[in-house]
Amino acid sequence: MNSTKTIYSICGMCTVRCPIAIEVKDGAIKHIWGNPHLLGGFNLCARGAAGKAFEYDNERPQYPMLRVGQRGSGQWKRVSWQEALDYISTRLDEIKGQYGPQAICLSDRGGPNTDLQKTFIAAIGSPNYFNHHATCSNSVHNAHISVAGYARNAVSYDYKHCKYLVLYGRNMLESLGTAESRNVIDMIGAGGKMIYIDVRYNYTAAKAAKFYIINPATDYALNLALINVIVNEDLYDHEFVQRWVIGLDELRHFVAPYTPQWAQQETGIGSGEITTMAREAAKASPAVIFHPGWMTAWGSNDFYLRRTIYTLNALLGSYEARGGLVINKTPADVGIRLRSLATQVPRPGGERFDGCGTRYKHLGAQWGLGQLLPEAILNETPYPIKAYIAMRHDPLASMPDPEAFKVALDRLALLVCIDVNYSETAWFSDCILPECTFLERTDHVIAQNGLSPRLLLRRQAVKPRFDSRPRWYIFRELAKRMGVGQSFPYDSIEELIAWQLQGTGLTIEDFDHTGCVELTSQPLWFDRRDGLRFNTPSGRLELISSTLEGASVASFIPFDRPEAIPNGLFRLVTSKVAVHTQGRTTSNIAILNELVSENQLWINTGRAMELAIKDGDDVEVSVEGFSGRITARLTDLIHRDVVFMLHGFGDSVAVRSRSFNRGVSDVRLQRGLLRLTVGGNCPLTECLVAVRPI
Ligand SMILES: Nc1nc2c(c(=O)[nH]1)N[C@H]1C(S)=C(S)[C@@H](COP(=O)(O)OP(=O)(O)OC[C@H]3O[C@@H](n4cnc5c(=O)[nH]c(N)nc54)[C@H](O)[C@@H]3O)O[C@H]1N2
Ligand SMILES: Nc1nc2c(c(=O)[nH]1)N[C@H]1C(S)=C(S)[C@@H](COP(=O)(O)OP(=O)(O)OC[C@H]3O[C@@H](n4cnc5c(=O)[nH]c(N)nc54)[C@H](O)[C@@H]3O)O[C@H]1N2
Ligand code: SF4
Ligand SMILES: [Mo]
Repeated sequence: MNSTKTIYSICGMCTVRCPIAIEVKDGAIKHIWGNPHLLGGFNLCARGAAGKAFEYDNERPQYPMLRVGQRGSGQWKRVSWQEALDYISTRLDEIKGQYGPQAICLSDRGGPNTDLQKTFIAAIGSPNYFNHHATCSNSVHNAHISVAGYARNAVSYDYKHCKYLVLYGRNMLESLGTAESRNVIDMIGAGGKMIYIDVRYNYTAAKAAKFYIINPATDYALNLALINVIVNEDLYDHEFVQRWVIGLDELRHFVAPYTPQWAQQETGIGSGEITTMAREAAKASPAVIFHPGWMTAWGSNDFYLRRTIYTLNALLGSYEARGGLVINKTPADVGIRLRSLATQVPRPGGERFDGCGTRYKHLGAQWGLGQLLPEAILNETPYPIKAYIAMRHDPLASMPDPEAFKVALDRLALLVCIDVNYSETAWFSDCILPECTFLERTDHVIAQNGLSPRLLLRRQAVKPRFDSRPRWYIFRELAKRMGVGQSFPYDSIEELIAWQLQGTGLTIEDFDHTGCVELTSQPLWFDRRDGLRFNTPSGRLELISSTLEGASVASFIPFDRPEAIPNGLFRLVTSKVAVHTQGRTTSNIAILNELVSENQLWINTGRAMELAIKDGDDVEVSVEGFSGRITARLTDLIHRDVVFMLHGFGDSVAVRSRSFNRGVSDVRLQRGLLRLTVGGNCPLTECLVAVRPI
């Protein structure tokens, strides 16, 4: 029978979750398009379009596997799901009995599809859930909590109407989400001005009205000077600040010494330029966005940099302004309450392994501090950790210093990975559970919050090609075996969705026609005069944060000039490429691998010439204990102290034949950086490397 149908679903090639339309013919994927009913039906990015290639790739785990050799040796035996789930649940029960449930940790990739994982770990009694954010947004997230009381992603950005957008290394046109990138391009088309600040040139810089190469790790100095101009020249939004902001007098006092002339010395950006930037931003306000960044795990003072970015938005009144930062409206704002499994399970008490909320009172337990896991395992402090489940998270590819991480992971009694790829962590684990791909499974309903909240559903388009299972099955089965099956009260994903939607008046069929349920016909704005809600103790934007001060953490710190880089060394900086996702999600997919199969080392032309390195030469890039061979790419458009490479190369898993051993692993160069900074991030750019010709 010849049948073609279209299934509306959600892309899973990265975590942006674009709405898609999957054309299925005779049970096979013919093509994947952008969903024409949503967001103007824009095209997908290269990775989204490569979803089909990913589905039909065989170099991914095809059945549950148990390790039979040393960890990482690549010796496995195929087992049935029954055996794998019995094995894991028996080990977990033993560990729980001997050490207590807190000896079990689980991490995932964050976002709205985390309900099952959170439910499972809480149901077995462990407080130890964390996600990937130690190397993504922890400092931004915690900075926003300190200023506004909200998570980073509780606001979104009204780019389309923005008149002045300032990006600090937010490489928006390469580290992309399709709708966001398109909105920014539209904004520029409509006459909006984008200012881009980075330590090197990139595609985002190419589209900017102004691009500044800043001295590395000095963005905080720039912001102190911008604030200085805005308060001294009385450029701030008086009405907004008076109503919604506290701490202005202390701030004014604090920034007094930080003049544009001073900042010029620190940042390398001219004082006139800084003054102009402050004035232009104020003139455009409140349609202004100082973007707090996304993957901003740069350095030790990140937290304060991000706080000043939110401060600039507060001073210019851009919160809940057309063209500014908008507070996301959720389904609850229109009276729709999706039920969540995790909220039905009592939250386990007791200290977390990472000290969130106890040792680190100002750091929310919601995301956790993954970089502290190795130390906790090795020192058994605050208690022994014996099992770790990594679900859609690859710490050995995404956290610095995988060799140090491995030493700790090797002390575990059980390491399990639930993945769709042979990730670095999966390859080192005791058991790989292959999840159905995003095209082979239905997930629970998620909310897309924003000015117009909507509900979206990822739907199965094709039958699983291999012996894989969806997450709803995996966690329910483990829970049943461990005696907490009642926390997963369903026998199919359809039943779970019906349970989620109970009381909303909606059913799964409501997603059939367009793939989504729009919850409002008009954008929802809060009243800027009286209707804003900030979740801080004062209910306002706190420039002096009562939460921070209560935890003995300063609201502002003096700018500390970064230490001079020792002679001959460079600061290693990384970023994404438009055709790949993070560490290992897409690098082995044939058509994407053909486009970019390895990374190169960008180096300043002047510095390269001093080292007798020519464009295209192979060079050695090294730190103590690790070195790699890589092609040098000379450019004037990178700071003299910096070298740059794309993240996510140097795959060590041989069965991934296309990406294996291609390029150099940035994380392996980032030795010693599994450190905690005040904002909860790893200081990823505090990595000094040597470069020499070969
Ligand atoms: N194609 C693609 N798109 C993606 C992703 C992907 O993997 N692939 N991942 C998504 C995710 S999870 C995230 S978090 C976002 C991340 O998106 P971004 O927030 O843009 O983060 P990065 O891509 O890491 O880029 C960091 C930039 O900061 C610059 N930088 C480094 N040090 C400094 C400094 O001291 N000052 C300044 N001003 N700049 C500096 C670097 O040169 C680099 O250009 O991208 C998302 N989009
Ligand atoms: N040096 C350096 N380090 C970085 C970055 C950098 O730019 N430079 N970027 C950082 C950033 S911004 C982030 S967000 C983190 C990301 O770090 P991770 O979250 O670890 O990275 P991902 O590659 O997105 O995904 C993790 C795993 O999820 C798997 N996966 C993908 N889809 C599915 C699925 O449907 N189901 C299951 N079960 N698994 C799936 C992938 O195969 C992969 O192994 O890395 C960070 N680390
Ligand atoms: S940005 Fe690209 S890969 Fe990510 S969800 Fe959208 S289409 Fe898919
Ligand atoms: Mo990220």
